[in-house]
Amino acid sequence: MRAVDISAVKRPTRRRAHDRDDLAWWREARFGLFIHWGLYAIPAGIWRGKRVPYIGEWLMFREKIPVATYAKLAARFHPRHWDAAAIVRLARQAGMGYLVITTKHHDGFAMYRSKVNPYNVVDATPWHHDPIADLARECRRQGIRLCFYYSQDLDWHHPDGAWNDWDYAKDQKQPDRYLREKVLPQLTELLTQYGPVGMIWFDTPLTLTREQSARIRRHVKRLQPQCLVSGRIGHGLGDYSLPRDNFLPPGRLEGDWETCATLNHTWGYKKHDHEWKSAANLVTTLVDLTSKGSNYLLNIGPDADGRVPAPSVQRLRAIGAWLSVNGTAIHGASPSPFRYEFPWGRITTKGCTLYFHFFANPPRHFQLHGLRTRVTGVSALATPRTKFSFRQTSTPATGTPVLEIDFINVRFRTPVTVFAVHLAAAAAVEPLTLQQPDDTVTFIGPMARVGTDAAKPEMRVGGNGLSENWRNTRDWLEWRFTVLHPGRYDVTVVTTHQHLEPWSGGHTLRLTCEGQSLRRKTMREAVLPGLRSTYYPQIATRFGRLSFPRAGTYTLRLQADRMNLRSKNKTLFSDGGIQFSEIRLSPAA
Ligand code: FHN
Repeated sequence: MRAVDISAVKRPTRRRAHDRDDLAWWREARFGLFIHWGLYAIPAGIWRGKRVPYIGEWLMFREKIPVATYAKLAARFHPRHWDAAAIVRLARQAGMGYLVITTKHHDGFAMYRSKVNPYNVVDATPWHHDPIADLARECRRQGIRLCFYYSQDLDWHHPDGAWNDWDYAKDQKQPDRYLREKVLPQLTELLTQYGPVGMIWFDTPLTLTREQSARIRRHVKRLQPQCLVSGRIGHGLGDYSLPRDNFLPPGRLEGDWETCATLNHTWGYKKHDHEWKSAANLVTTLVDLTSKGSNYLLNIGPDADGRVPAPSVQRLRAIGAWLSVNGTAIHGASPSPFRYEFPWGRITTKGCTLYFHFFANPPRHFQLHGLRTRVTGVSALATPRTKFSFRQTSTPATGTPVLEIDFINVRFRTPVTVFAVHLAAAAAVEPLTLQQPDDTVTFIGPMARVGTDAAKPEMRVGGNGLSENWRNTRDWLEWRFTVLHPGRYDVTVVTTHQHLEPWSGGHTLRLTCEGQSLRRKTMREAVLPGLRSTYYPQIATRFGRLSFPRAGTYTLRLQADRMNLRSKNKTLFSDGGIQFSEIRLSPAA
C-alpha cells in the first residue's frame, strides 16, 4: 500500500523565478475586467427568428452558420455608442486593475486593425475603426493594464482553424499553416501595434500539440518578455492557472490562479439573458476567490452598438463602492492561511494582518480555531478607530488555539463586513482539518492524502481542488482531523459536475473512521445552497452517523466499493469518474 502526498500532485502551471516578478502587477490587481465583443453581438443570441441556447459568442458554431453567411454580419457592424474612455473608467470605478478584450474569438473575426487578414473590424465593417487602439490609449491614460484575449486554437473562419467542419473538411486541415498564416502574425501585430501588453489571454486549447503551444508562447515572450501568457495556452505552459469558467473551488488553491466569470450567463451579448447575479453575490465571490488565491476576471458583453448593458454597469459600480472601503483587504492580498472555508465568511492576508470577511453579522462572541500566532489588535476596516477586545486560549483536551473576539456594537455593512486582525508575525495555523466553533467539520480534497491499495493511485486531487480520474475502487482519500467536542455527527458526502454535463453518481462509497464504517450509494438527495452550486451543483448524499467518544485527532478514509462508470459521463472536459467536492460533518439533531 502506498500513499501519495498531495504536494506531489503535478502543478498545472510553469513556476520559474522570473515568472513571479512578472506576475506582481496581476497579483496586486486581483480583480480584472473581461470584455467579450465581436460580430456575435449583432444577432445577440437570435438566429433566423429563433433564440439559440448556450453562450452568445458560440452562435456560429451552434447553428453551423456557413462562413460566407456569418461574415455578412460585418457589413452591419457600426457601433455608434462605443466609448472606450467610459469602459476603462468603469473598470477603474469597479476597482479593477486590468482589462482583457477579445481581439479574436473563435469566430475568427479580428476586432483590431490587422494587415495579416482582411477579416477584421477596420477592413470588413463600415465603421473602419480600431477599438483596440482606443482602449490602448485609454488604458495608458487611466492607468489600467491592457490585455488581449486571443483564440489560438478554435477558429471557425480559417480553413485550417479547429472545429469548423461544416465548411471545411477536417482531414484537410493543416494546423501548422493556420499558426503560420494567422496566429503568429496576428500576435505580432497585437504585440507591436499597441504598446506594452499585460497578457495574452489564450483560450480553449483543444487540438494544438505541446510543440505548437510552446511555439506560440515563445513568440509572445520574444516580442514582449514581460507579457503574461494565460494558463489556457494549454499543456501547462501558462504563467498561471485557470479553472473552468465560473468555477469556484472548494478551498484554497496552490500557486497563481484566475477565475473568469460572467455577470449573467453569457460572455458575448445576448438580448434575452436577464439573469444577472446580484452585487452581493459578486462581492462575496471576489472575497471568496481572493481568500483562495485566485484572481477574479469578471465579464461584460457590450451590445452591437458598443453599449455596456445597464445592469452590468450598476453591478460593477456597486463592487467598486464596496472596494473603496474594503479594497485593502483585496488588492495585493494573499490567500487565507487556512486551506478551508469558514461557515461565517473568509480570510485574506496582507503581511502580518489577517482580514476577516463576514458574510453576515458576526456573533457577539466570535471564535476562530487554529490560529497559532499572537494577535495584537482587532479593528473594523470601515471604522479603523473602533477596536475590539480579544483573548487567545487553547482547548484543554487537544491544545487547539482559540481566538475569541468580543464583537460589541458592530454595524454590519452588507454584503460583507471586514475586520483587520493584526498579528505579531506572519500567520501560522494548525495544519489539520479542525472542528469549527459551530461544531461542523468539512473535509476538502486539497487537505486529503491520496492513496491506493494498488501500486500507484490513478486518482489525484486536481489543482482546482476536485478529485480527478477517480475511476478505481482501490484509490482512496484520507484525512487527519481534530474533534473538539465529542458526540454524534451526521455525515454528508458532496460530489459535483459542470452543470451542462452529466453528473457521475450511483457509486457505492465507504467511509471508515475509528472502527466505524458507513456505506452508501451517491444519490442526488439535495443540492446544497451557495455560490458554488450555480454552475457546479454541490450534490449531497447523506451517509449516516459517526460517533466520536472523546476530543482528539482521528483519521477518516473515503473509498469506493463499487464504481458506476458510464461512457456517456465522459465528456471533452470530464473523465466521467467521481468528482469529489467535500465531506461535511454536522452535530446530529
Ligand atoms: O469558448 C470560450 C467561451 O466562448 C468564452 O470565451 C470563455 C471565457 O472563458 N472561454 C471559452 C470557454 O471556456
